[in-house]
Amino acid sequence: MKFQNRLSALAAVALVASLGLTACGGNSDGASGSSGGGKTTVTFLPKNLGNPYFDTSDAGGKAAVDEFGGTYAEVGPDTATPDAQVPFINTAAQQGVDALVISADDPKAICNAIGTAQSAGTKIVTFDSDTSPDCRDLFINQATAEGIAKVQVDEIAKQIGDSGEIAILSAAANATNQNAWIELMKKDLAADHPNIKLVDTVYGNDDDQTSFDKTAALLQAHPDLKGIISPTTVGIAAAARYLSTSEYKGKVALTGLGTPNQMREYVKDGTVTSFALWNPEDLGYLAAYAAKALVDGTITGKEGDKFDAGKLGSFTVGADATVLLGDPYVFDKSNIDKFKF
Ligand code: RAM
Repeated sequence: MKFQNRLSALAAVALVASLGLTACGGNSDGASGSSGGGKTTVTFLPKNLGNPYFDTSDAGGKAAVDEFGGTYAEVGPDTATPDAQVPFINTAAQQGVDALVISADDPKAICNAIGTAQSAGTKIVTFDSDTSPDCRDLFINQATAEGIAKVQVDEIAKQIGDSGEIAILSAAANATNQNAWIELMKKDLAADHPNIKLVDTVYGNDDDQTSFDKTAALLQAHPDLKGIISPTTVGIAAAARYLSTSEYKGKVALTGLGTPNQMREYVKDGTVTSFALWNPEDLGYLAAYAAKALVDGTITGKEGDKFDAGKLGSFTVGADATVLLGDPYVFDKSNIDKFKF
């Protein structure tokens, strides 16, 4: 409700305009930028490479860094395992990168490496998936965790008549963002949806094939399953692909968090009714401007600090050194063609 109410007609128009920006593709230089000539060097470190969501968010980061005349790089592991990001953090610190922008694979496993990088003068911005708040300088949150949980529970409830067995197909078991959303979804279900029973939570590790196989196994293990929530763009796309050619198409509901480009065909062929997300490009763009503000000393991460984020306008740091991008947005067949990311 809160989410729907907040979308006033005017805000919805602005949101569509903002979400409708076309991503310009990923960039995987494979090397960190080096500080030189006084340019601000910003390196993006996603959970893993090869995920269209991070291709889009990091392209937004690159657009911002280009705009303010800095040096951009993207590095990252192939798999989203807890400590896979550690060597990349160490290398960036050794190279004297001014700021690292990280979507954390684990809330704690990368904190030691982050501490070493901070001692070497690198500012640490998390975005998308946070670490423990005490080990980074700032977290750029795509939307409130409560809002992200609620929109997914609301959508599945609508799609299954607010009753029956559901399961969650998540990303990696240690992912800070998915785990926070899952906890809140459980609370929402318990409080407002007594007839929906969450029977299983499985992990596809943000790997397409693993997510596809886990979907098949879920349907096998729970013959009465009425719906799946997948709070990961990789998981929901793989689950949709599985459902679309199976006997469950149109019978087992699927919602969660997806990119319009990956989900379009499944919305059009009737596999999926609706799903949610934010604009990953804006998220990366905002994170890059926040990194620049930290490096310049315009902000320190203190509550109330204000900084400018180019075309997105001015942002204020909230509690726990967190900056909020906006609200999640629901995509369905009536609007999906407006979005190109
Ligand atoms: C995947 C990643 C990312 C998450 C989105 C929704 O791309 O797990 O961290 O925010 O899904």
